[in-house]
Amino acid sequence: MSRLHRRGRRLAALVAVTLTLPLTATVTQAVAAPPAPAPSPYALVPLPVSQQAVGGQGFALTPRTRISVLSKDSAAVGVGTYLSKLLAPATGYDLRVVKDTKAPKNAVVLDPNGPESLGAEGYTLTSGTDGVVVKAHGAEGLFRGVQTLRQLLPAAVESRTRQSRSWTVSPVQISDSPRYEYRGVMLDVARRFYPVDQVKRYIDEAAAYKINTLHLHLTDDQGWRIAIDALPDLTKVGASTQSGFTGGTDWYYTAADYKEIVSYATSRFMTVVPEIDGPGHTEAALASVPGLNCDNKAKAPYSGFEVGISLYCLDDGTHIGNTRRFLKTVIKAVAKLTPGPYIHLGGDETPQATPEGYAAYVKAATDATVGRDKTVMGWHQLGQAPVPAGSLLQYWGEDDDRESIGTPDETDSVRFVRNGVAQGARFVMSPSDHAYLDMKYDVGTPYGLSWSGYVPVQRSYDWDPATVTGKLDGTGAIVPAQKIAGVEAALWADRAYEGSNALPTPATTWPTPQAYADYMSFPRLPALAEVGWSPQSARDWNGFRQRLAQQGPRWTAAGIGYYAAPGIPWPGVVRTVEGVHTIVTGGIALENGGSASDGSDLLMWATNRGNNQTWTIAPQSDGTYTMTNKSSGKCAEATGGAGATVVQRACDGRTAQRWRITPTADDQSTITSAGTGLVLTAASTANGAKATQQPDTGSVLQHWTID
Ligand code: TNX
Repeated sequence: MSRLHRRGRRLAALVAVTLTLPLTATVTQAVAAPPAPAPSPYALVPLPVSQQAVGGQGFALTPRTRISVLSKDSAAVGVGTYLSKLLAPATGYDLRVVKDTKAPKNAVVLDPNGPESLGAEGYTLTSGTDGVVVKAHGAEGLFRGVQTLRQLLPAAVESRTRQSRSWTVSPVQISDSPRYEYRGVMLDVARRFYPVDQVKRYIDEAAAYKINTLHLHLTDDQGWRIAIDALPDLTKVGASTQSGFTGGTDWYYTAADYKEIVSYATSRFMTVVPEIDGPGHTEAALASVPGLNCDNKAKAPYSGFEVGISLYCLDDGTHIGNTRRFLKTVIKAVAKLTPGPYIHLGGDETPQATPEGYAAYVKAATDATVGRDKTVMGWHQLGQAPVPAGSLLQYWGEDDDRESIGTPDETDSVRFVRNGVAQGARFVMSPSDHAYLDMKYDVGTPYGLSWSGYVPVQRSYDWDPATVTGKLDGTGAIVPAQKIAGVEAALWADRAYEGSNALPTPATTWPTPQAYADYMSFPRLPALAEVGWSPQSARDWNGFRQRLAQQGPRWTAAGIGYYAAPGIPWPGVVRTVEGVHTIVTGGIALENGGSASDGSDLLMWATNRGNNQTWTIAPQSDGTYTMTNKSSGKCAEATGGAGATVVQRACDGRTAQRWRITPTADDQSTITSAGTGLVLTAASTANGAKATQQPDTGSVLQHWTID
């Protein structure tokens, strides 16, 4: 279902997980138990495939430490220079980069001669008292390993100013490689123009989490952002607007700017994917090239906030010919500037297109792309028309689509994806309800949209690309596992201003594109980076949020304006129980179900931090707490026995309304009724599940995050 035809709020949006009650009986074994998996000693994101603690203090960098590259290969030496420059501002050291034939002691050794089995991006990293060795099969793997090395140094290393302190690399042995080959991030530079410097900064922010692809959404209704020599009006006219802005003269990348971005990305082992969207999202082109319109008259440049407003004229042979020639010219120019393999042809949201018109666009655009020896990429809608085998389609469906799988009413998205699979396409997963960075985190997020629901950090983390095109219970994926190339986070910019639930006014505050990007991407981009890199079996939210918390000081040191999202134990942020909170387990929140009446059951719903989900927790003289709902003004109350529901009722101070809140080892809390002695337990993580009372079993559905 397209967001253009969206019904109201989704109900059964979350996967139902039945309550499991772990048995904790001790079993004495005659044979030695297998060794427990090594704990994760350091807070690394993304989580490496394996890491083992090593004894000793670790390796202390000094101004005389050398960066020793065991190769003459310029790309490998380039990684050494990159590392030296990365460490310079905070340490004040100017570490020498030396080409060596064998590994010296007391050095950071970069060895690109590792076995082929490491793959292009795999690496091993060993650090101990004598030094650090990063080994890979080529420069790219060294670069990924260097990002890990960075996180083994104190957070202050990210500072851009000199910090006087010691610099020790934690001792560890790591062996690592990615789950998926494509790990991308998309910037919508069309709705909001990002100057070259801000794109570069974002490249660095993403590269730190091993993102290897930068998708630039270069064209949309609100702007055309790449200069095409043969069609100067595209930028003279088509780049004069942004969402909410008119009158620009330089809101586009010249060929030189674009080359600069590509070469910066290349130096960070990142591939640039340019997107030329069509046949919809084309108002800027229609404003610049009259012959693309059916009446051959140029449209006015557009600076508004609607979607689905535009379409190339594909009604007759003459106009189809105009579109073909136009795309050939544009794609030739863009392909020439782009060393990467892909050209993204858009294809999304074209409600007015006839099937024939749409197919004519796809034919024209794919012919032009294949003609330049590039691989076709496009939004999953492109799959409805013939596309070359091996095309890469980007899935942006959501739970509504998954719910329809196998029913007589499969959504268009499901049908288009199936059609793409049948044509031999591969897929990149950008499910909007997990991977869209422009969705608000919660009701309090100043920027962005929420048409695909809120996307709190846990939702950006807790999904699996292998099952996200399957039914809600995880079965029946319509994209086979071997056709999944990877994951992409998409940062749209339709509403990149404060108070984005309404249209902007002259008084509206617009953050810089960088500030908007930082806030919406951190911490969700690192979460999605881990989805793309780390083995699914090793990932769990509770472990992740502990590791993620340790990244916060790195972002602070680097000047990244992140959102210190609740539910993550950020160092230095003390959260008291007393006060106003949401109460969350398994990504869903305790709420009053929208009811104001006495005796109504408390329920679980996807976290949105609205008043229904907001609780005032107030200490009582006996060490217990009352929990009062902001929307109803009533207190949480427990009566009855095991399995009974928890209700709300007018606050009266009785024991039934008093709760003991006890911290757990995993940095959450149990909430125990002072009346029944039973603990607050979510019946499941499905929307609408009841809040019940149960004996304390240690179940995750009894461990609450009090945000
Ligand atoms: C849908 S999803 C779009 C974009 C918007 C975005 C906003 C897709 C391929 N198209 O045009 O910017 O929603 O969330």
